[in-house]
Amino acid sequence: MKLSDLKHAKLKKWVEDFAALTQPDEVVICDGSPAQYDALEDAAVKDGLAIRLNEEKKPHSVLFRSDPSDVARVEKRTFIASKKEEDAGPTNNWIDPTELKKEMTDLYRGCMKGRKMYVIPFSMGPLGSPIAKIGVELTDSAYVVMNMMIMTRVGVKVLDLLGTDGYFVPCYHSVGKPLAPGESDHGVWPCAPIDHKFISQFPETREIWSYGSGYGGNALLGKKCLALRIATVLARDEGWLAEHMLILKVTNPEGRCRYVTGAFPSACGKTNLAMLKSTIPGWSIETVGDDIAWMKFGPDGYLHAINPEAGFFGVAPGTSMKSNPNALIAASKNTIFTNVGLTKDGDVWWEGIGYDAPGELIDWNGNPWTQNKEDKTQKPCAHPNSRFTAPAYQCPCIAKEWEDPAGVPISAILFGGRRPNTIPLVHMSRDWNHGVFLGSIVGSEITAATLDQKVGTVRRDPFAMLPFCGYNMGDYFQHWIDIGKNAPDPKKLPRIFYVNWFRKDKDGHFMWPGYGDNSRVLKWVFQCCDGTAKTVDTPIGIMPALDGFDKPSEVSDETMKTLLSVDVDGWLKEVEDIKTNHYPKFGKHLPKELAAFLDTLEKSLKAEKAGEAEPAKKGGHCGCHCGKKN
Ligand code: GTP
Ligand code: SPV
Ligand code: MN
Repeated sequence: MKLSDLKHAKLKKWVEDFAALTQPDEVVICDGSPAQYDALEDAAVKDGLAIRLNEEKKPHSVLFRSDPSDVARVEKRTFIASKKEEDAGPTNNWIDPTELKKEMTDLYRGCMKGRKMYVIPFSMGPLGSPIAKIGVELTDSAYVVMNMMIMTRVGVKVLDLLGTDGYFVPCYHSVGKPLAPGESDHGVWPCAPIDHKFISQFPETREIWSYGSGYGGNALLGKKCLALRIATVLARDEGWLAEHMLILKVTNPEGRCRYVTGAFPSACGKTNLAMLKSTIPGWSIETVGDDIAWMKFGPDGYLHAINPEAGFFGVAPGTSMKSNPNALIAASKNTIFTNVGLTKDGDVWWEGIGYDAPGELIDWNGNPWTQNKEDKTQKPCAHPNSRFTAPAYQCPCIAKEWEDPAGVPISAILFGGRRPNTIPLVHMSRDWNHGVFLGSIVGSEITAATLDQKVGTVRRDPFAMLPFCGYNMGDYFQHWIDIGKNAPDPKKLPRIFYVNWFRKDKDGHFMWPGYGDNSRVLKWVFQCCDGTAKTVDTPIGIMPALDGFDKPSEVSDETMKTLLSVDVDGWLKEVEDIKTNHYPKFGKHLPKELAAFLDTLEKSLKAEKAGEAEPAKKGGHCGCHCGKKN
């Protein structure tokens, strides 16, 4: 397919203009065919950028190694370029859009010399779904094209849907490394230095301009840039929700199912929860999505979610046959691995894969590496943010309705993060607005999924959306409140929960086994939605009664009690931190309802501490929003 074959005049002109600016040797239209994917793979192998893996161990799969400076999203170089700084809000980096476009246009000038420019027409969401959105990414990275072909729906089908004048979100991308005549990459991952990297969103004109990075969310522009930052703006204007959430289906022993979404910050367990293998007999989990959910009210009055993606860009380290067999099976063929270790026989290896490294490996930097378990300071073989890109349909537990254009009706929404203390295993909000309050106060330890932040320190990450909200976060809180207010039937709104799998004991060990055992929390969530859960009222919300919670046998009664009790002093510190360091940032954009919840929480914690509170009431709340007591 050639540029002249494009029937959409505006699209064709837009491509031509960017090609005139960036000056590639050639323009290639991505038709989405397997033959085109294979040709890209062959070229990447020939250029030394990719290594073909052993065909028996990992059929049709490759390994890429990125530049050590280009291994994750860069939040400091991510910009929301709204006309007014106030519209980007206190949690985003802002640059005036006119200035930013000028600076980036200068960077784009001639940046594709010696390279091909690929035109990727893609759909976020099942083709033709009323919830789906179309984008077109222009990029000079074959790696990006291959990943987009797995992560989104790409090609002629999308162009057909666009017709001659359909709307698309325009997305520019360049690795920012032009080649001199005759020069090739010679196996070196192309990218630009850090202060030339820009991941820019223009919310008013709904444009994405990315420059200088080839990695993940910086470069696969359908994912965080379109499906979250730009989509949050569309969702605000159109009355729906674009969220950093997994979507799962949970089925109880009677065969009844419910759908649950969950927002946890990057590398905090979405993929693992979405694919978990239940440890409770009779209960099963299936996957609808592992990273992003778009939710809209359906004609039935329920909030329906679709997964706008078509693949998983999953964290490799820690993924094993024990922790997440479904992810390993999904990534067993037709997969792109990035920055993992390579074994002598052409297979992949990473920390936490479930078995020792077989002999001498090549690490993610391309250097020889032999495991030394005695050496606690040994550098890892796989980068902590190394990833697999695998097609969703290959996941053994993918739900049959995962591509249903109507989406799945959501019963419950979970919020969570990595919190070594204070936050209990699970509690439920009293109502929708209280749930919005819980989302707004989420905090989490920073992980390796972002490059320029201090790993391990706790920061507020409201709704797990800190790096992904395309407008003022205070207005985003208000949008969540408005969604509740405008619900066609408030009784059909999802229940909202706050979970924490990452509580640690005094020796620094996780107190909760997590992974498959998180099904026990999902069971309680399911029962809360049914109104059959055993609950207790506490100052922070509704919690499981100890005798009504399905405890794993290896967890002691003592530990379970700690995991399911309110740490009053810890929570008072939490309140103080929110009051001093978090909420004031939003100024007049902070919804008054949220400030009121914080006051109420502080009062009830203080009353509890003073021993004035009524003793916790067993079964004080049926767990749903109907007001019925059980
Ligand atoms: P992104 O793709 O960055 O958005 O990450 P994610 O939220 O999908 O996180 P993922 O499921 O890939 O998990 C990230 C890391 O957390 C992995 O190393 C997991 O092994 C670990 N992890 C996930 N679930 C649990 C859990 O229940 N308990 C513990 N202790 N670790 C977990
Ligand atoms: C995340 O960081 O939340 C990811 C990986 O899902 S990336 O696509 O790089 O954003
Ligand atoms: Mn993510």
